[in-house]
Amino acid sequence: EQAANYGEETDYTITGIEPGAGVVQAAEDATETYDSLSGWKVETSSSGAMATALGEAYDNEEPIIVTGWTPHWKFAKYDLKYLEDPEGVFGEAEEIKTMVRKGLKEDMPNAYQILDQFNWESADMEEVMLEVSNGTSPEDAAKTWIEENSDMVDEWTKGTEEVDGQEIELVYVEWDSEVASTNVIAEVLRNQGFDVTITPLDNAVMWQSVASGDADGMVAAWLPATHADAYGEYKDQVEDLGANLEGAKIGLVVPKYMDVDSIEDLQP
Ligand code: PBE
Repeated sequence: EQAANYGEETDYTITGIEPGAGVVQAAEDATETYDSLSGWKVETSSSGAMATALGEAYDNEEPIIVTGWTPHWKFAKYDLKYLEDPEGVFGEAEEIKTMVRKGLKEDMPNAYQILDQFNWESADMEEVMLEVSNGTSPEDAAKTWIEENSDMVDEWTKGTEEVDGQEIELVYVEWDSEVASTNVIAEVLRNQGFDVTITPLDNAVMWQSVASGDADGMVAAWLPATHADAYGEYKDQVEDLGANLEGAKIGLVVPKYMDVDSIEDLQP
């Protein structure tokens, strides 16, 4: 017997993010897979609104269940845990991959090579995310990180030549993790002489714009599970440059003060 009925206390609601996110789709799938989540709904909004709701609940020690992911600054600010997912609805470890449009290699070999060489770790991305969550602009947070990690950045630009104002457009979704990575790689390209535009889009549109060649690339492809649908649809129309980060993860996340460890132990 459980002390608290979290279903009742949360109005049977999982606090989601943007409707197009893979983690929202997975959470919706979870409400169908798990009897314990029967009758629950996933409320969509934005990554920012989710973070605000989480912060407010946390400050009041109230129950909240969010669609979460790693890397994310929330784990540095709050004591949180992933709910166990015995059915594997949220998949295993994910990679964040870089996808570029066909023909980029021929058109912009230096940008292509930098995007291909871009590779960092969760701790790096979290450093940038944390600074942004503390109020620094993404551009400034990216610049600071680049200054402090010039050795790693040198590896990314190794073997390339500077250009003179060549235009390049990267697309992303305003998830905290992708705000961080996209701003960092954009700043690296700017330092190499590129005229970089970064455009925030809905997830499906992000994939579609790289596939159609409207955009040059993105560093925001979560695979093999989170963006499996988009990848399946567009894999023949994009060029996969491999992982830029390993050990990412998605799932349902709750504050540690909640007395529940598994999705199975919630109540319908
Ligand atoms: N996320 C962050 C995205 C991928 C990056 C986990 C919110 C998603 O669910 O699609």
